[in-house]
Amino acid sequence: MAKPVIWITRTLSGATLERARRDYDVIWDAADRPASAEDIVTMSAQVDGIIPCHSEHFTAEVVAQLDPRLKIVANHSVGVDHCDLPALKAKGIVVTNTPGVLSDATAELAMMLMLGAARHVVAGDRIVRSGEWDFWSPAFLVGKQVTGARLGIVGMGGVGRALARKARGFDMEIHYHNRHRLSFEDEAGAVYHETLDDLLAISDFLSLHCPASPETMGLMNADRLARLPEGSVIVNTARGNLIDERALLAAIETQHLGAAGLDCFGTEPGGNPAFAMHENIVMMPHVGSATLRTRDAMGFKALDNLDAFFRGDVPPDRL
Ligand code: 8YV
Repeated sequence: MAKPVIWITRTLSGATLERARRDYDVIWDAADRPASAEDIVTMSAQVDGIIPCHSEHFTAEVVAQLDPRLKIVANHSVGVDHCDLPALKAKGIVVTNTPGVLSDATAELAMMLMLGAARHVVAGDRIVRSGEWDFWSPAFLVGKQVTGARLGIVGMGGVGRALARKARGFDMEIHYHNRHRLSFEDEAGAVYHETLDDLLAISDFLSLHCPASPETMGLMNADRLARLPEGSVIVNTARGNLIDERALLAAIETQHLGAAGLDCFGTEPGGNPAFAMHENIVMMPHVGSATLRTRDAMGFKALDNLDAFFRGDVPPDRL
């Protein structure tokens, strides 16, 4: 029997590409550019399944033009805000994602951004690297201590809980806000706040781990940023549009916020050039899940979902 034809839009890990080629007829372009709406529509007539990343946008307009040949979109991501799920569902296209496997890698990056923002990593690195380090004083690059501080986590899914586990190693006091209170076991001593405002009021550090949706767009606006304690640090490894970037900039400029650590931006790729003026904003180019082990696990999970679908089973991560 002929193998199903799948299109892999971006450069996935070597092990993923190898396994995909073993089991499928794979279309993959080493140029590794994000696929345009036109590419997606054209390719949908040539393939049975697609493994896209969050860089490929399945808007309602794109979905309306998809060829009936395309049966499954097996995302290589946990976030699916790039997919219009109701439109795909209405068209009978199965959609899956990759939950769980990227929680530790993303939480590691959140921890790194939190520590880096708290301890002036951008300025420190610049001063040493440039040869400008000609001065030292006990008053030099004094930061904010993470140990013992209160960490507010917004969204206690896989990544939020992984961050809580790591932060406990730094003796942080864990607080969270989530759609539902976790079980006693999952809470593991974390303090639940029924409202976001309550959480903000006590968060020396705040880390965002909720999905991007129309409800969470601009979640951290000027009003909510103002509720954070003076000198607090905000970290975002989830999605850029959770934060109103103008409001964030204003809060940094007035020094209400002590620092920020950002892996996600309203505009990607690209980021926000206005942030570059501030060395207390630590930035990374959306690489939360970018470790080799996690890339393999994400690719394998996307393939597990495809395998189940083409076997006639319900894919484990069907949305
Ligand atoms: C990836 C992500 O960078 O999973 C997500 O939602 O944002 C990231 O892990 C990306 O989508 C990889 O395809």
